[in-house]
Amino acid sequence: MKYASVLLLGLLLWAPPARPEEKAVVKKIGGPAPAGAPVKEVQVSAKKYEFSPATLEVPLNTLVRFQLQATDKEHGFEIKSIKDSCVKFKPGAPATVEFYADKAGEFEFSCCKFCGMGHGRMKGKLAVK
Ligand SMILES: [Cu+2]
Repeated sequence: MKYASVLLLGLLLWAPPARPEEKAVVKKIGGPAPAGAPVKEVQVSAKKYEFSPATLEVPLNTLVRFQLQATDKEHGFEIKSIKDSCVKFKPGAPATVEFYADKAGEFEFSCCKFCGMGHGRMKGKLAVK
């Protein structure tokens, strides 16, 4: 009985060590990318009320790795046509979103974290060709 309570206390006190490389948010959205798919990294910065760049173009069948950075306050990024694709990020804490572009067309992305009066027009476009 005594042993059990020591064990229980140990479990309560134990916390996994924080590993700094796990702090960046990495989110995969859309379908899985096949092994060996070409990767295109794009840096996108966000501030009230715009993404920069706001228009992007990538070749079809590319794994797009968005490196998202906020410069003034917390913002979000989501691709409208992809369910649950929202990721939020704050200044100093960038986020990475991976999207395998296996359909040609235009994909609208927008801010998904309310950031002020102009939030609704904070949008951009990804063209997959
Ligand atoms: Cu916003």
